[in-house]
Amino acid sequence: MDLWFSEKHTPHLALTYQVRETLYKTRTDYQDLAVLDTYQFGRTLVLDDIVQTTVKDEFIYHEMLVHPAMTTHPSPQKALVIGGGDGGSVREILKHPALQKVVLAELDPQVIEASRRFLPELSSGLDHPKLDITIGDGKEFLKKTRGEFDVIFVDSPDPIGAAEGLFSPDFYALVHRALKPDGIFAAQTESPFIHGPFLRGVLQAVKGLFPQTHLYLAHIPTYQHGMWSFTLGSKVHDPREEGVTQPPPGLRYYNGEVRRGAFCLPAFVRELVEGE
Ligand code: AG3
Repeated sequence: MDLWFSEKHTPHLALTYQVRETLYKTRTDYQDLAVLDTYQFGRTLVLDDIVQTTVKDEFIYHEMLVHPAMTTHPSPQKALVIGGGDGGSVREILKHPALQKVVLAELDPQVIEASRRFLPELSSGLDHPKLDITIGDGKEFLKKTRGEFDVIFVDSPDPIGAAEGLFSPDFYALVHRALKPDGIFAAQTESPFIHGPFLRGVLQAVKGLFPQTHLYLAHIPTYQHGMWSFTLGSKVHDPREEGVTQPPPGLRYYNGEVRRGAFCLPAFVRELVEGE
């Protein structure tokens, strides 16, 4: 059958995948959820018609969200992931030997269930003894938390609907408060190419809280349109220096050179970061 799925997130533009099979499709309490088997990217998790992650390129996103912060902190023992119910970020965090505990705060339990069922490559860490899963709004979770975490990761969908609150200045203030005095956070912050003004707002908010605020980039083929940003806020440690701990073995994207390069920004992105 000639079945195609088009993601129409950017106005007047579509990213289209030929689909071998629709493996699962449901309406959860929060969103439309689908797992598609696509020819080019394999199993693909789609929320509200937007591709969240694919088996073929998820390693780029999850390694780059997690390892820059994990190797900047000298001893990241306690980690929190907000969103990320597919388990990809948790899997990467669990590779660090210093880690003692990771908490996953996911709003939609059906994302976790679908990932356990259809995306074992991502969800493999979800039963790990070091992991606690809490279901609910990440912001509400943070309101009850003070000075507890070494590292926090915001692994959210785009800033639309339920996830909009995960990009606001008051949310970053809660993240700051939930971190220990030398804590670090990293968040996915969309495409500098497509979402420039949005990104500028995020950076201003984070800069107001964290003395070390740095944007870094990775190439993610399924996020429109290739160039993707992460924002790292750190209370003390500078992530642009060599990581203080070695990355875990067996990674497929992150390494020391990629790390250094990721913080080197093209001129138009630098302007976004530095402009008023
Ligand atoms: N979180 C980031 C998804 C952003 C996708 N945006 C888009 N395709 N427009 C993914 C969660 C994976 N753990």
